[in-house]
Amino acid sequence: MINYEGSFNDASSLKVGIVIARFNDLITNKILSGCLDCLKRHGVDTSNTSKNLDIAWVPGSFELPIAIKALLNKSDYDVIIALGAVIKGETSHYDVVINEASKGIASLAQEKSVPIIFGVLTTDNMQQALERAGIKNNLGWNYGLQAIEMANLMKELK
Ligand code: INI
Repeated sequence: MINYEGSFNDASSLKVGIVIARFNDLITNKILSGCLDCLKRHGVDTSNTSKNLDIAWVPGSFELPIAIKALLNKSDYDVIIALGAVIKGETSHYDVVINEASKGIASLAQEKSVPIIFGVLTTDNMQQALERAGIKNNLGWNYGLQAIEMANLMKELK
């Protein structure tokens, strides 16, 4: 039996792309900080001169898929992390935004065979979003860890 598991030990050779929505940037900036902290502590060069990390900003979560596709066509990434915050109480087109973002991200990961971490917070209100973006727990850290695990797993499965 072969037991495939993505390791968390060393992420220093991974090429990581982050695509992040500015909408609700109070939340998305905090998630980004948690995510970068995790990547850095696992060996990814997160400095401004890094050759292993690129970050692309989009207006809202709806635009995440098209920017991810462009990034994947531009360079070889081991993993992409999509970051956004869609807050139910704040929008009537919550369902449209979240459906299009999730559908687009899922189909791109399959099409390109590159793992894309779904780091889009979907919450009922701003309080819940704040709690998940650092007040209680920063899910950005989890997204970073999941990215490392999936990138290393995909390398093992090649
Ligand atoms: N985008 C988000 O990322 N989160 C939201 O909660 C949100 N709301 O509330 O509407 C949102 N809307 C913008 C959308 O993603 C697009 O940027 C916009 O419709 C332009 O295409």
